[in-house]
Amino acid sequence: MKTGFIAIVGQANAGKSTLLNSFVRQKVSIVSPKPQTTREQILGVWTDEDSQMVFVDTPGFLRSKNALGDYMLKSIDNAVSDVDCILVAIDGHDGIDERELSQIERYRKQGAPIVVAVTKTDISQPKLLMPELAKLNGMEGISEVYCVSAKRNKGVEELKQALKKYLTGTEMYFEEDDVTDKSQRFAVSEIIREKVLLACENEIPHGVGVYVNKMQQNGNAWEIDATVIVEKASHKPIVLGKRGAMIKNIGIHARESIEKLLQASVFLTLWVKVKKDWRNNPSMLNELGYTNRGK
Ligand SMILES: Nc1nc2c(ncn2[C@@H]2O[C@H](COP(=O)(O)OP(=O)(O)OP(=O)(O)O)[C@@H](O)[C@H]2O)c(=O)[nH]1
Ligand SMILES: [Mg+2]
Repeated sequence: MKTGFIAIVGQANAGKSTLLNSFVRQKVSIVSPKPQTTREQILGVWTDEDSQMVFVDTPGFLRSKNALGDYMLKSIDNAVSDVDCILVAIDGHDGIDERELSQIERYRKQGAPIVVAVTKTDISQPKLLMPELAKLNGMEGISEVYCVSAKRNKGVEELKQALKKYLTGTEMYFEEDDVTDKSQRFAVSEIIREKVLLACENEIPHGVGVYVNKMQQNGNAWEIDATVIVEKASHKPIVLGKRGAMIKNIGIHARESIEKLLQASVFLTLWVKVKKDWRNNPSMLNELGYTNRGK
C-alpha cells in the first residue's frame, strides 16, 4: 500500500476545488466563480486497492486584508509543509503569468516534488496554451506537467495515476470509505455559503460566513437552522432580497444540495445577521470555525 499527502495550490479560481472533487469523485469542497471560495484546508481522500491519496485543497493566493485573510494564508503554508507532492493548479484559459512562476519558485524551497496541472483545457485555446506549456516544461523544479479539464473529467484519472509514484507512506491515514476529514455540519455550512456566493455579486461574498445553529435528525428528516452572517448593515437587505426573495432562493438551492448530501428530507431555516467587520474579530472567527473546525 502506498499512501501520502498531495497539496493542491494555486491562484484563486484556478479550479483547485473542482479538481479535488474530481480526484475523489465526490463533492467535498465547494466551487464558485468567485475568487476566495475556499477558506481553509479541506482534505479529500481517495483509496483504491494499492494506494491511499490524501489531497489537500487550499485557499487561492490572496493579499490578506484582515484576520480571516491571515488565517487563509497560514492554511496554504500549512498545507504545503510535509507533503509528498505539491500540485500547482494553473488556469490554462487565463494564461500563465509571473505570479504563478514566482510561486513555483517559492515551493521549490519546500523540497517536495512539484507537479503542474494546467486546468480548464475545455475552454483554453490550444494556440495560446502551447507556448505557455513550453514555458513550464522548461522550468527547473517542475517534475511533470499535465493538462486537465476537471469539468469534463479529461486527464484527471491519468494525473491521479501519475501522482501515485510520489507517495512515500505505507500506512493508511483514513478508513477505506472516508472521503474527507470534515464533518457533516461543516459540509452543510459550506453548501449554504456556496449558494450565497452563487447568488450574490460584488463584495458581499467575501464578507459572508455561515453558522449552523441546529442540526437535528428526526427519523428520515433533518431539521437545520443556520445563520448567514454579513459584515455590513447594507449587505443584509441585499442578501434578503425584495420581500425575502433572495434568501428564499438561496434556501431552496441549499436544501436541494443538503438533501443529496444527507440522503434525507431537509427542513432548512435561514437567518441573516449583521456582525460588523467579523473578519477581523477573533471571537467571531473562532465561532465560525476559522480555527480548527470540522474535525
Ligand atoms: N470550463 C471549466 N471551468 C472550470 C473547470 N474547473 C473549474 N472551473 C470553474 O472555475 C471556477 C473556479 O473553480 P474552483 O474549483 O472553485 O476554483 P478554486 O481554485 O478552488 O478557487 P478558490 O477556492 O476561490 O481559490 C468555477 O466556476 C468552476 O466551475 C474546468 O475544468 N473547466
Ligand atoms: Mg477552492
